[in-house]
Amino acid sequence: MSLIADLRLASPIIQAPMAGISTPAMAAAVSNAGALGSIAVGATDAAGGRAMIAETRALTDRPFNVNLFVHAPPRIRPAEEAAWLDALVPLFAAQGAGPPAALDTIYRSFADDPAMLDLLVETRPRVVSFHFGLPGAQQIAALKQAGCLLLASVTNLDEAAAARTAGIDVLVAQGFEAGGHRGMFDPDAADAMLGTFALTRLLVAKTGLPVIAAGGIMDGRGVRAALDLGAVAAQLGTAFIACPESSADAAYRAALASPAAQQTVMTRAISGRPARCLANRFTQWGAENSSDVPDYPRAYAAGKALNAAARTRGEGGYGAQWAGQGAPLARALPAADLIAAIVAEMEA
Ligand code: FMN
Repeated sequence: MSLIADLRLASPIIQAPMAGISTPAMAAAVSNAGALGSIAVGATDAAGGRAMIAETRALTDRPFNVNLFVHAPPRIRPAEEAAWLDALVPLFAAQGAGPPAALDTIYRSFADDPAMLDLLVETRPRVVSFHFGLPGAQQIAALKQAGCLLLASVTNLDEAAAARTAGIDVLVAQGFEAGGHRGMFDPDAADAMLGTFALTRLLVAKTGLPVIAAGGIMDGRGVRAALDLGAVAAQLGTAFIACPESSADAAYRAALASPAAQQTVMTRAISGRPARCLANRFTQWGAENSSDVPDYPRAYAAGKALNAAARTRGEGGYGAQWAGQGAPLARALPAADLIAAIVAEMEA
């Protein structure tokens, strides 16, 4: 299948969906520049998704990707959650605040969101992608019927096989280098921590599906290397965080532009799922205190509250500052200029 030709892309570059960071303006700028922009609706509901799709469509008539979280329902474990909130008390106290009284399931999984499915079937985005798992057969059939090309993040061959069986059209090979949440379907499963290089080759050689490489790719040489490995395109997230179109706050941008960008860590403490983050005060605490983290996204309710409390005091070190291992290569360019720079590097 020719992903690039089908989507009429001038460049085999995908701006990764990044909930809370990517924006309709970013996605539209990328799509208008001949690559594929993405919006992430995993952290909002159908009404929020409708607004984001409309905003993107107002800015581009090119294809773009709409991304969903398909996590398993979280366990609600009152005793463990209370212990977790207790453990966070000193961190909140240092910010002059207290933890929330209880945790909450702040994001609904697409697996259990008929209103979001209705929205997608009605608005028919050209590309729909899944993170954290796969929706059910009926949802997949409905989206295919609506003409959507379906992508899914996978981190190993077993997840790829499940995606293939489910009817996914294109695999996103998310290597361990990647910024943000690991797309692994079961966060408690043993993780082989496959890097982008090995994972891309494995999926290209063994699945027969088109593969998009993701993780640690920051420039044209990285994209070229991904294509050499047999990928049909490269998906870049961290490369776009410093763009003016991103929603990253000043502390996040400053950390990304500083030597702090050289240190990223996989942490579960912020959200309840493994995610690669710039090393900061929260990840440091998490490294010593993450024995029994509540399930995603319930732990994230506390993580977000802590960051909000810290930010009122000008302390940015408790944010979910997701970033991949290539973070020091991030460039603060408008998204269209970044695409142009990457394309020039590919052709150099
Ligand atoms: N992937 C998703 O499928 N959905 C998301 O909402 C999402 N949010 C992310 C937020 C940030 C800030 C980052 C850096 C990544 C996120 N990802 C998300 C992961 C990306 O899809 C992709 O796997 C990753 O950015 C690739 O690695 P890189 O950051 O080194 O380029």
